[in-house]
Amino acid sequence: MRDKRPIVALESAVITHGLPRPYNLETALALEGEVRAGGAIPATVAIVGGQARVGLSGDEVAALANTDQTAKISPRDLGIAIAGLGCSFGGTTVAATMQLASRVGLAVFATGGIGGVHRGATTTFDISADLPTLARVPMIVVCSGAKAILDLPATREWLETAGVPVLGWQTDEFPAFYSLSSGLSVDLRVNTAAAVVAVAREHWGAGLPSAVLVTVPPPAEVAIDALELNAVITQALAEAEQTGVRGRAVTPFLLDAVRIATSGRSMATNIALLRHNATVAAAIAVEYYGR
Ligand code: PSU
Ligand code: MN
Repeated sequence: MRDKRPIVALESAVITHGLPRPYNLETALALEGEVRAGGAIPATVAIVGGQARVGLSGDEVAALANTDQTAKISPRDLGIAIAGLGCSFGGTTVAATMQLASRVGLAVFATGGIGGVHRGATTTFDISADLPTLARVPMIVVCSGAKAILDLPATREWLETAGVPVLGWQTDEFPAFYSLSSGLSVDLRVNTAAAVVAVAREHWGAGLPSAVLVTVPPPAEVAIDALELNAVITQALAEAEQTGVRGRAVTPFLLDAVRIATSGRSMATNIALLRHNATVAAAIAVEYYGR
């Protein structure tokens, strides 16, 4: 930061709760590698040894990936964890990662998919803390949209209400994480990192506090057909309801059910899009911080 070099923040709930071992560690290190290959510096964010950390050593990433007792850290858990009253190892969600990374001045962040409005949220009120955080933390967030396990039209509406511009990276459509298409539009198609940076600078220059969301479709060769996925998701949602899964357990439960039902194909898609998003974020960071 002192030398004004480009930095890309990375989340860690995907390491502790999003992917099974050993893929979690492999992927976390691969993401850091993609950011470096793109000419930027990776800063994986997590709770390590009871401290909030922005930027980890390889050993710390490995400790996080292999520790049995880890918490999924959302913004509401940050004070508890840093006070030493919670779990001493935690993977930070998109929301908690944005909070910590922005607090130390980082502006670019890469992840797989943001959380959003869950299906049935009109009765359960299950809306990810990622959404209100996107509404109030100024960062460029690179993702593949929100997962199809969510209510995507409602998530899209929520972002609009919150004043979060949704840009489509070389696409006109809001991607559905595993799938290329959701049937929903983006606010602007962008083809270059320069266009993303121009929008972000003027968004913040106009006094808006919110994030700028850059949505990147999954690489076409690993994308899963939306119709095929829908059957799997319907089944996963029914299982979640029968098992009485609630709160922070819902997203990891659904992701895992989809992974098992697709014989790991969804995981391969997840890893490929994470890597691609890290590359796109590095290009945006290089542009943002100047060469
Ligand atoms: N998307 C993934 N894998 C993940 C997550 C999202 O492909 O592990 C995590 C992110 O950290 C995101 C969180 O912030 O799930 C959302 O959880 P919740 O719905 O409980 O807010
Ligand atoms: Mn939730």
